[in-house]
Parts: sequence; C-alpha cells; structure tokens
Amino acid sequence: RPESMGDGAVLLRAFAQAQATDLVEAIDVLAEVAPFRHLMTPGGKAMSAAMTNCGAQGWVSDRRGYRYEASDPATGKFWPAMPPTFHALAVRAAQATGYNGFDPDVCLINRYEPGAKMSLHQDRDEPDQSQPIVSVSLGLEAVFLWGGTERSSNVRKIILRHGDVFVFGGRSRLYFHGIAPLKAGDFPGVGQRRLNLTFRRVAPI
Ligand code: MD5
Ligand code: FE
Repeated sequence: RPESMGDGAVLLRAFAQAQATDLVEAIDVLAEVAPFRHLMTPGGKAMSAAMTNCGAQGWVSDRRGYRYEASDPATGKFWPAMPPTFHALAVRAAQATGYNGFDPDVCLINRYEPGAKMSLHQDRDEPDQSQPIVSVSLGLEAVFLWGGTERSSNVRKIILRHGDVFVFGGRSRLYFHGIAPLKAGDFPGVGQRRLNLTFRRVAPI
C-alpha cells in the first residue's frame, strides 16, 4: 500500500479516506475560532491559498517574514488545540512509512479555491528538519509539483486526491514543491475547495 516516491517521501493513497468527512467537519469548526485568511508574503502580495492553524503554534507570514507564532495575529487568541484525531492520523501515517516517534505539535491548514495555487517553495521554518512533514489532501484534486534540492530541479506532477496522505522525510524534506492552480469543481460533501493539512514538529524534541 505505501508507495515510495524516493528520497524519503512516501505516498499513502486514500489513507485518510475513512476519516475524511470527520476531518472536513472538524476543519470547519476550527475555522470558526481561527478563520481562514490570505496571508501576506514578505513582498506584500496576498497568498491565493487561505490558511489557518491548530496546535501549539501556527505558521504565519507578513511583511516581517515567515515564522511560527503561539497566537493567531488575526484574533490575538492562542491557536485552537490540535484535535487528538488529527494528531493520531499523522502519527499513524508516519509510522506506516517508517517514521516512528513523530509527534507533531503544529497543523497548518491550507484552503484552495478554484484558481488558487502555491508557488514552488521549501519548508524551512521548522528548526529540526530531521522530522518529517505529513500532508493530508481533502476535497478537490490538485496537481502537486515536486522538484528537488534546487529551485531549477526538474518538477514531477503528482495528482493528489481526497484522502491521500503524503509523508516527506529524509532528503525529500527540503525539496522544492508547490500546487498548480486548482481546477474548478465541486467535491461531494466538501464543496468547491481543496483542504490540506500539513503536520509539523516545531518545538524541540
Ligand atoms: C499542499 N502544502 O498540498 C502542500 C502540501 C505547505 C505546502 O506545501 O507548505 O503548506 S505539503 C507538502 C510538503 C511539505 C514538505 C516537503 C515537501 C512537501 N516536499 O519535499 O515536497 O497544500
Ligand atoms: Fe510546503
């Protein structure tokens, strides 16, 4: 069942299928407390994907740069706690792909509406990059762009669908990646959007 994509990355097709409806419902409840927002890049442009977080910290971006913050700049309140079901899913996916002992403390939640994208980037704001990242896709399918260690590396296109879980560890942890502009559509029970959970370990172990 686990599909090795090379360099420490493993794709678990439909791994979250059975919980997907519950996950979407829980995301909508979290977003009542910590609303989705379009963060500003340091360059001053609004990101097309909307974001929120749950867990001990949350990823934010503004004119001052990218960082993790313990409270939500939009509300001044702490980010909502990570639901135990979210944490358990990420731990189970990490275990299934050989990353034992993963204990994520942050879940960044991305929401893509038709046309939204994420440009090629690396995730390097987490101090311990020996920890993997677990990514869960929900709703509309997306074309995941997967490069390598250099911005100029060749990019593979991988379709991510509702319930797919992708684990990035080892050398793949710092590979350039992105999401192509989302195609319009309506996913039963989710609507005209794609939701993505990315589980990270930010505090020192
Ligand atoms: C998404 N989100 O589908 C993607 C999937 C993000 C982000 O990129 O930063 O929120 S997470 C994919 C990921 C994480 C770490 C490493 C790699 C991919 N990788 O090496 O390809 O919304
Ligand atoms: Fe990323």
